Amino acid sequence: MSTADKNLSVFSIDDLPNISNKKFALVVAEWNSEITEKLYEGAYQTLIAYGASPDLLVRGNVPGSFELSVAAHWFAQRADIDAVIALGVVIQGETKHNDYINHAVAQGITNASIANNKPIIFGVLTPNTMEQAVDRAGGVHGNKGDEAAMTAIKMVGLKDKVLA
Ligand code: RBF
Repeated sequence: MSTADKNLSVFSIDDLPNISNKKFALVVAEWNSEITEKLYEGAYQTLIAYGASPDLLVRGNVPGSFELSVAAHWFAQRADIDAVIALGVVIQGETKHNDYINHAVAQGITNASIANNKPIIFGVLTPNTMEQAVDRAGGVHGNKGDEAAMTAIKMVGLKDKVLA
C-alpha cells in the first residue's frame, strides 16, 4: 500500500492495561478548531472504546498550540491526573512561525512530561497544508487523535509496570 493511501493510525492492541480508574486530561488548541475538534473526538472515543470512564476524562482548551505545553504542565501537576493528551494543528505558513511553535511545543511537552513524571502525549499535527491535516484527522490517514489516545493508554500501562 502506498503512503498516500495508508491509514497511518494502526497500532497493536495486545496487552492493554485496565484504564477504568485512570484519569486523562485532553488539552485542545482552538487554532484550526475544525481539525482539533476531530482530533479530540477521535481521542475521546478511543479512550472510551478501550475502557476509560467518561467521568474521568477532563478537557481544557488553549488559544493556540504554543499554549499546549504550559496547560499540559498544569494538568500533569494534579495528583489525580494519570496522563495528558495535547492536541493541536500547526499548519505551515509563509513564515517560519510554524517551526518555532512546533519545536517549542515538542520541547515544552517533553519537559513537562519528565518534570511531572507522567505521560504527556504529543498529539500535534504539523502539516504543510490543510488537506494534509484533514487526511490525518479522520481522513485517509486515519485520526491522529486516536493514536494519541492509544499512546496515552500504553504509556499509563507501561508506567504502572515499570514503577510497580
Ligand atoms: N497556533 C496553532 O495552533 N496553529 C497554527 O497554525 C498557528 N499559526 C500561527 C501563526 C502565526 C503567524 C501566529 C502569530 C500564531 C499562530 N498560532 C497558531 C498561535 C500560537 O500557537 C499562539 O497561540 C500565539 O502565538 C500566542 O502565544
